Amino acid sequence: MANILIVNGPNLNLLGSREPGLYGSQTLSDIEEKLAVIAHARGHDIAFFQSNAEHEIVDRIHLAYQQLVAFIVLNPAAFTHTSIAIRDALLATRIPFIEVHLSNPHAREPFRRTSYFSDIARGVILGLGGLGYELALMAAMQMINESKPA
Ligand code: CA2
Repeated sequence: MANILIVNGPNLNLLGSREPGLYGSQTLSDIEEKLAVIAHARGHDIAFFQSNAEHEIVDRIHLAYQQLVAFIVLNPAAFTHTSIAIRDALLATRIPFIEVHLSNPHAREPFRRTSYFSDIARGVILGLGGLGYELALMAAMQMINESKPA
């Protein structure tokens, strides 16, 4: 059993209510419920965190380190393109993570092509909507299992 944390950045609390053409019609709760079913079926604990505030995400990553969280699935949202602070929290705690985006930032405005996370992520999933979180969770669980001593 491992602790897995799902972190979502600013405005993702609005999922399902606005811009469904870009971000899909599922709410964040819909996505989280599916992830909980997948993680629990494989005997893992899963926690969810969403914040519109950069420092709260930094603090949650610090707490995850104290809680021995084994893996983070992270959609930093707009902080993807700006946040050295969240990047530094991930580097400091060395918690492995997968970066997920609902949309494909490379198919949007040029400023979305820069990520402060992709080069330090174990993997990156773009443009698959809510399915991206499920695939990231599956990959995280496999990596957790593979890193266990035999
Ligand atoms: O595609 C993604 O997942 C993004 O991380 C979403 C961010 C955007 O800044 C990134 O470039 C790519 C924006 C999240 C906004 O979330 C909303 C959800 C519903 C309605 C309006 C905004």
